[in-house]
Amino acid sequence: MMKKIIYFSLLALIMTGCGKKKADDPLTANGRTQRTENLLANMKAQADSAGYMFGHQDTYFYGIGWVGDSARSDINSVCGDMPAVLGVDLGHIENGDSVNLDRVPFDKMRNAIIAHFSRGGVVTASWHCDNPLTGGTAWVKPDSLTAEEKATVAEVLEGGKAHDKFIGWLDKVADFMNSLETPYGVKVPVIFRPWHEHTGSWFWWGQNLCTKEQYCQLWEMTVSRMKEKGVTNLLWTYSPGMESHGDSAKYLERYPGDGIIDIMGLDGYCNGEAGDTASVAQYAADIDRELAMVCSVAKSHNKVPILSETGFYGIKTDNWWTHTLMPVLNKYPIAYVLLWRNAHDIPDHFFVPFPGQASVSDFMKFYNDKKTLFMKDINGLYITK
Ligand code: BMA
Repeated sequence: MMKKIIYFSLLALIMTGCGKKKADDPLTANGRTQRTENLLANMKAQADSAGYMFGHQDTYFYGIGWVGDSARSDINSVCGDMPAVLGVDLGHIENGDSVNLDRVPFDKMRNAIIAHFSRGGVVTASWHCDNPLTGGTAWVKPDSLTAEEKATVAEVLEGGKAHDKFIGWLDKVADFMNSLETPYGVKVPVIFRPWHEHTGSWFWWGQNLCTKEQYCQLWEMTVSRMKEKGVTNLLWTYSPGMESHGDSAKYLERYPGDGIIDIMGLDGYCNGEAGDTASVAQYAADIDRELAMVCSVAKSHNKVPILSETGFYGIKTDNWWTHTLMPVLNKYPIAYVLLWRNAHDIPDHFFVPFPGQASVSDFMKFYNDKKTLFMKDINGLYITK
């Protein structure tokens, strides 16, 4: 694993010197823990290096044919290693539920986050937050938006009907973030990615459901409430969908600002049935064009570029990893790529291989490539206690 370790030795230097007491988790001048700032600095170095970390949503919680086992992950079953980045989703934490929208218990999620960090891994969280005005889910139907749906962002802002309720929801997120602490009193840095894919109109915070100003105010309110609640361990990610078509002005149209955002992402998926080579080629071209733009924008704003969500629904091309994804990712200085979840209860809703899946041998080539960084490649180098 020497192949991937070189730049991490520098990162290890940054991360060392941590003791067992809370006092050793100091805050920086901007109110975040030193480790949170270190993670950001490390990811900047990561983005500039030749490699990129591999992430998987919900990897510890379930996979194809199993749910709730301890110490299991489809990635681990395939390659004997863990993703470097663990993705989780906070959807339904706002309701005070004990399980998230995909039925992952929040206690279990908390433990997995702390354990993943303690092993040296990186954690990112999305939030498919229910609609505080209509009582519906995060999703809306873009073609039949109701007046209430279109008013939701306006109504959660100060003075709006759903404002107080929504502040209570933010506080539940803050409580969860604050609870992510190791037994040594170290807060786990989390790359938080709320209000994502807002360039489409399928979530209540989407393009056709609020103005640019309202969207930015939603961000400002979210960030300042976390600060008010004493949250010190978040890095903030902006992650539009694929609607910018390579146009940086479009990508940045609703950008909340350099003072709020740390990381610039992109969410985009590969679609198509088996044998549909045109759709796969289109995905590669689209991701290529978008990443070129995102990386250039991130560079000029001194932010970290990532591919915040991707995957091929059901991985219908056996060599997709080395023939489609890897050639594009190898061109760009991203810090990580996050593959979406392997649902145990939705047919074909998987995005990484599992034992017996047709792309396993190709995935192993991807895994063994020197540019892809899994847990063993970064293990022990993020010092956590
Ligand atoms: C979507 C799907 C849903 C899931 C949601 C949040 O992309 O995977 O099944 O509920 O993400 O994880």
